[in-house]
Amino acid sequence: MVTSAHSFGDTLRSFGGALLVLVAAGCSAVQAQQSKNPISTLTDLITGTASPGAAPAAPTASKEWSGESGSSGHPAMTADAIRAAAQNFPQCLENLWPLAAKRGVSRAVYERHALTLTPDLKIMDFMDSQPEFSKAIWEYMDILVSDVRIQKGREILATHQASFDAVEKHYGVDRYAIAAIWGIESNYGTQGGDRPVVRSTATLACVGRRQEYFRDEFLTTMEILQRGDVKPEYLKGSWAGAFGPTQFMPTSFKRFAVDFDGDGRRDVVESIVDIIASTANNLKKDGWVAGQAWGYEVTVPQGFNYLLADKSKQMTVAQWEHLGVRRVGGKPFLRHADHATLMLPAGAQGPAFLMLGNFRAILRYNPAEAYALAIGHFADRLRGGDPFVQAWPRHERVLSRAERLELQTHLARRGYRIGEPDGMLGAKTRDAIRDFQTAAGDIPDGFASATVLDRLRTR
Ligand SMILES: [Ca+2]
Repeated sequence: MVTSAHSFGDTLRSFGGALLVLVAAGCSAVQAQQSKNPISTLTDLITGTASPGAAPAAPTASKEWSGESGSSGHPAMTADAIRAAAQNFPQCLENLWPLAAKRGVSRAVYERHALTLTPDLKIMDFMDSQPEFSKAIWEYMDILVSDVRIQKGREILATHQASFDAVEKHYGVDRYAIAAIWGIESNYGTQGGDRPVVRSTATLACVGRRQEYFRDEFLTTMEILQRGDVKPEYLKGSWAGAFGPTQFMPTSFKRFAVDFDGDGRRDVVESIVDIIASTANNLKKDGWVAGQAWGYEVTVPQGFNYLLADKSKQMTVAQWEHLGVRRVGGKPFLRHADHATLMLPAGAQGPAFLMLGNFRAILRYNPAEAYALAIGHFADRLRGGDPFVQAWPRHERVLSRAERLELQTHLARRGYRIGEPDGMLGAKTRDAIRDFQTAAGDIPDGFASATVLDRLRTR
């Protein structure tokens, strides 16, 4: 599994060939163990928990826990288990004190910031939420790469040009990619979430099914408070603890944040140049190579073997060109020896892309292919690039969760190996769809469309 800084979802990452499924609960379940940022506020935005353009501090949903058992079925997520853990919350935090002390946290800081907390049980609802409807990748791209967001990004690039100049010179990371992350993760810091990070991570460290993972996030938050890098009142973020305009999880902050303005604090909330430099440092450590593209929009020829559109099928740009893959608009490929994979995020009816090394660096920042595509494309647009040439198959209807389960059940009944039907369209489901399409004489793009479901129902 990919280790990432700012991931919001294995389910999103594995959309390849399927309509986009972005399930916050699924993300944290699968991803939280190894990723640095399992859930950013962006997840809530895409899943509909927050609406684009909404003010960050205006939650419309109830702030109280539903009191219901989580849908994951995990024993730590039953209503009784959550209540019992909440009862034990003060004791749990007292038990964590020695670990905090080992990290240099003073008793006074721990008493002030940790021992005064109550658990935020609403987070348990978010952790296990399974939205019935998801967005298609084109809806996701429409929201994230909008004209308004591009205009705002250009303003920010102009306003902070000196900071971007200095950071780009120092780290060799494309300023447009950083601005894209800034704009997409939090809509330029306006939708970063308003939950105190220490309360969220303490809750997750003591209640629910990911306590071990979040213990490190909580203890790292205490270290940040001890050192005073970010003022406590600014240490607010998503329900999982991602904070600041580029949504650092506490542990990714610890690893990547830098004090670029030299005031002694690594402040990824208030200091613009620290935000820009910390994000650049993160991308650089994740393998960003200066001066290279993330990828290209391409066309594939008639009769193309769509089984090659898979992230396991890496070839050089020259080899792809030999197979008839071309850049749109008649532009030449640069750097023919670079390794690339072919991606068709909406199947054979939608646009195709060749993905290069910097795309993989963005994936390490957040292991969701749709996210990485949005960042790469948004960066190009900020630079003055054009919209995609090929159209999305907007006539395709997004399958509901019930329909995704039905599709998987049909596939399983026909003997295709998809694992346990879970409503999430991962690599196994995509491969099973490809096999079914091959057997049916259709183009094997693995795309979970309503058409495929109809065929499975009737054949
Ligand atoms: Ca600083």
